[in-house]
Amino acid sequence: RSKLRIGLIPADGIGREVIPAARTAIEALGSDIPKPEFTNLLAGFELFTRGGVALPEETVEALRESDCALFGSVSSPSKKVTGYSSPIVALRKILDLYANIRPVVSVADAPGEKSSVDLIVVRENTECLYVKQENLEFTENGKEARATRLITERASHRIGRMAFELALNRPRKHVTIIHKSNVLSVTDGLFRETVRAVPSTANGRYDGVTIAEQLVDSAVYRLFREPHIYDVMVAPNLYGDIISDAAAALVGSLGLVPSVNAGDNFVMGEPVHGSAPDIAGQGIANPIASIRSAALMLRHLGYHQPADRIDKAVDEVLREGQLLTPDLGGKSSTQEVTDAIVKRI
Ligand code: NAD
Ligand code: K
Ligand code: MN
Repeated sequence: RSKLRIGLIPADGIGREVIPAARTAIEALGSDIPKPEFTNLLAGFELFTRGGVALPEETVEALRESDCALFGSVSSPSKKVTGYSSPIVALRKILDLYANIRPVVSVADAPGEKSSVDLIVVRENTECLYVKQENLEFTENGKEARATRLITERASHRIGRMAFELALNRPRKHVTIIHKSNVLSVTDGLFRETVRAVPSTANGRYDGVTIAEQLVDSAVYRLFREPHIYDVMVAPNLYGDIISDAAAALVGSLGLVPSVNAGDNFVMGEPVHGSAPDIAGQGIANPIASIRSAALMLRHLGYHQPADRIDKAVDEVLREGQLLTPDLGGKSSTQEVTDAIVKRI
């Protein structure tokens, strides 16, 4: 590669404040990576309210021409809005980004650190209840709403394989399958059995990886009491979404936790958090989740040393504890924290 084409989709709310921060962190790497070429792309709820389209075709086309992308966050409303559908949920499906990889790692001695955590949530990213096949009926007993929950062997197998692959490169090499098969024996049963069967299809490749499983409710309980028991947690879409926000509380803030949406041919970094309307526009959003998402994206593309440079700079700023955004108890702005990180890169 002579250049790295990066699509930037800040979308809504604090996405517009933290994605530019991630961009400056990438720029600070200089010649350690192929020359980055950024393209700003539109998507989001605000775009929808202005023109009736949340995910323009041009954005999808531009992403297909890019090497990778960074997505901010969308302000999806909690009430149904006719014609609107979340662009990030759509993009994950359109680009077949079937794995949402969310490392939750505490930085020792950093302010806000509640316990020592080093785990990865591997969330299936294309199905489960997020197929969004919902249906409302008016019956003699009142309204009845139904949703389809799709679990396929194909998607469960490939997310399982991703979890085992990630485990191979970690010291503990331990995979915990999260499910609720005691109640949902057909859907979660298929997920559990398929992931469990992954090693038997891999010619001994995963022989060194240990497997455990945990019902999703007690998994959250144990996550709060003894987070160190987890290494790689693999889960269907909805459980993975919830568990990763919960795990973020253990490391001090949602504003710290990055992710990548990964498929076999494309990777899109994205902070785990949403558009945070409660703090949007104030310049105080924590940029670290997005900056680390940029590092994770680069790592996924094989640029490990540049990714390390970003992560080390973030660790330093956290440990020093002088420049922190309010979510971590500090008084600094997005810009000040970004500048401090960029200086250390
Ligand atoms: P949220 O993640 O936006 O915010 C939850 C809490 O965490 C808020 O108090 C917020 O201020 C805080 N927070 C989040 N990120 C932060 C950061 N970087 N720095 C400092 N504080 C931060 O979740 P929510 O409030 O439930 O959702 C708000 C909107 O975001 C909703 O419209 C929702 O649909 C959307 N959302 C989008 C995505 C996505 O784009 N993938 C993900 C989650 C939520
Ligand atoms: K997000
Ligand atoms: Mn979420």
